[in-house]
Amino acid sequence: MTELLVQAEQRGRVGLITLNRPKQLNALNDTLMDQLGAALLAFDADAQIGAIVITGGAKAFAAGADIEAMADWTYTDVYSSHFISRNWETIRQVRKPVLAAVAGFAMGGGCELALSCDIIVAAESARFALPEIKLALLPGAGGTQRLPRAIGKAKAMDMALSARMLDAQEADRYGLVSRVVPDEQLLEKTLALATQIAGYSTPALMAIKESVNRSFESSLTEGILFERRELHARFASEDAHEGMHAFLDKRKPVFQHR
Ligand code: DAK
Repeated sequence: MTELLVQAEQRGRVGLITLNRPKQLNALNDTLMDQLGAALLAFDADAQIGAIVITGGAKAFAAGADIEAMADWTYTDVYSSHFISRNWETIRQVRKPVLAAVAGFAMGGGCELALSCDIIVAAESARFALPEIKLALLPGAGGTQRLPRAIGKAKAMDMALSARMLDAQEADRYGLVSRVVPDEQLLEKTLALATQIAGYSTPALMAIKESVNRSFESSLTEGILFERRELHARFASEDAHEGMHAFLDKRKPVFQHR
């Protein structure tokens, strides 16, 4: 029987995914990444879910790709099996907001997984690093691309070339994380944030996420054109009319996510 390395549960309109391979500090092997991808896609397809939280344990969010599994792989093994692309990139298909709640180590692939989320909430204990250089590898799950976009070339080069580890406060200062909270409040605060987000209109959230992500892929003119069309499209939605009329009526909006 396949080991369950990911727990998925519903908390109101939030899908909570917990990486659960604590003895290996949530090292990301194929089974775990397959299960994570399946849980993400299931929540994304579920109309009762408006936002998703990924979390790990108290000591580690995830200590990276599974070094034991990778140690003897050859080029042909990873190329033929489409290593990374085949299951690490599932998160890119997710259209609803994904929040990472990070305590402890987020290293290598673990840091890259957090970077693939839309919002990172860090506990005081969170530590971020790309230590692949120590193994004579390189960050191969988007780290060399997403980290400089998040914190700029100077800090990204420092982290990737020297394996420098950032603590939560540094990560906050450099713009790698959105918020820092006490460890004991990490899940509660992240779930509260996710619940707030999930209460908004899901199609509007998806349009915002797509528009912000588009800013990394296009020129300013193209990005603004995309944003403008997304705004125009909002006027075809029931929720936008409900939101504006609720404001005028001085009442809480009731969104139908349509
Ligand atoms: N993989 C496998 N096992 C790991 C692991 C990992 N990444 N990290 C920790 N573990 C295991 C340890 O081996 C140990 O197992 P036992 O000895 O108990 O059996 C257990 O978890 C506890 O770890 P430690 O005893 O080391 O715990 P410490 O508190 O002393 O240290 C640590 C915690 C996080 C500082 C340390 O465990 C550590 O440095 N871990 C490795 C971190 C790391 O180097 N991460 C980057 C992995 S490489 C690619 C694309 C992407 C990637 C690669 C290729 N291609 C497209 C080809 C990505 C690569 C990576 O992410």
